[in-house]
Amino acid sequence: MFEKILIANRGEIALRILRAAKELGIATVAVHSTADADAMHVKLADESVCLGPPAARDSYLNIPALLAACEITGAEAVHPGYGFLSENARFAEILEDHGIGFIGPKPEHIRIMGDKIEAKKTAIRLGIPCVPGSAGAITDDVEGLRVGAEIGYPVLVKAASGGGGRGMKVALTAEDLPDALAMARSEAKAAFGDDSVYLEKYLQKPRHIEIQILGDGQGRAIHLGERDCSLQRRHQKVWEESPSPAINEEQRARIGEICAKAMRDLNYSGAGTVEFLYENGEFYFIEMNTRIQVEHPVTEMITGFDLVNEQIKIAAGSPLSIKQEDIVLRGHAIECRINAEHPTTFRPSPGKITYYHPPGGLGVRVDSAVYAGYTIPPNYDSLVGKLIVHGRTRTETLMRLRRALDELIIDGIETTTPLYRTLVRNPDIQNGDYDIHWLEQFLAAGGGDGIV
Ligand code: MV4
Repeated sequence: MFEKILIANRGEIALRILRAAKELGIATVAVHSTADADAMHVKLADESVCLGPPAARDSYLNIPALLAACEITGAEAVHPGYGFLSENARFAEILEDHGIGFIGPKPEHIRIMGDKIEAKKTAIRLGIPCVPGSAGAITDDVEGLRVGAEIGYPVLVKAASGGGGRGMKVALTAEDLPDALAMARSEAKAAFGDDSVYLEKYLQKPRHIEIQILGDGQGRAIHLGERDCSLQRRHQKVWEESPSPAINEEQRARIGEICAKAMRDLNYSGAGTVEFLYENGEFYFIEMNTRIQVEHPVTEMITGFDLVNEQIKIAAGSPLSIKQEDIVLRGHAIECRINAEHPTTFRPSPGKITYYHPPGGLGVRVDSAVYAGYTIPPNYDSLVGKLIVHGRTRTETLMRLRRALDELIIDGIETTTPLYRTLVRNPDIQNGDYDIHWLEQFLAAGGGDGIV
């Protein structure tokens, strides 16, 4: 096992990793920007290194500074958390070249999944069901029109390097396709420096359901059930839950085993998430994330396994000790992402937290790095914490979530807490009756004003 690891991240996930490391008896090195000198992850780590100025490219994305921090402190491995360098195959490779472990998958697998066209080709080869679409990149309008006629309209043009919904355009008919291709291309070129695009059948009212997997790179892989992340705003997840209110045990076992087998065939190492759209009883692969995700606690609450602990052990070379039959889903869990944003306009609201009271009690977990007196800097994303609630049934979980949200106090800044107080009382949410468009439609109709 490692004796010391470096955590190349900040905020709640840096604390989350620190906690897992401490429980494994591993010493921790925090890194931070000058804007984060007072951050909780710096206070709780055994050692800390300042990487540079606030801008992420000068600090949390600064590979030479991170290598120097490993060298100075003697850290044997780096946990990248999510965001920042977590899905940078080159970073994983550079660490390897310097004899430093990367707590994540092999560079080869990060690279494949980072290219959505390669990811989809790989998924098809591994027997994962995919959205009908082009076999590869679409290089001209004629080819696009041929594929469009084959799969039927509406179709969706997607960027190969896509993410966050950028470079995505719907074409309702063949007449719309040339413009959609051109717009997706130019958006993708501007956002990612890569204008390759591909085509898929556009699914109109799907849910977003993702499967958590763990592989050890030694031929073993398991799945830990699904998370329903359909409630999103501008491609940012807002509310995640497991089990999904939409699928049954049989469907879960089937799609879960397809993913686990695929990961065994890939010889995948580490934690990963296979993302699907789900519509009319069918799963359609869209992408795979090769990192620990923000919403991983939902899975931890219903399985009882510590995913970050497993990531670290796998990176240290341990064979996966959890067997598929050890994964027993117990009860229900829901996560609300609490952002430092205005609850209806979603304008960022950094600043000083003057008073903080997190909720507690049975089945309530708060993953956050904030404290009373802490000033949230304006330089990074607006996640201030996650409220995760577990109960024996979905109904009990909703009641517990309502109670926990009513206890939560964060003064001095605006947060999205009032939105959740509204959502938890909404009949559609209570019935589990929502798809990927529900939240934006609800907000557009003037819902979510926080008045309950
Ligand atoms: C789709 C889709 C409908 N049909 N693919 C959005 C971001 C990217 N990760 C995948 N996305 C979508 N892909 C097909 N063939 C609709 C979306 C989509 C979406 C997906 C998940 C959660 C929220 C979403 C919001 C809008 C569009």
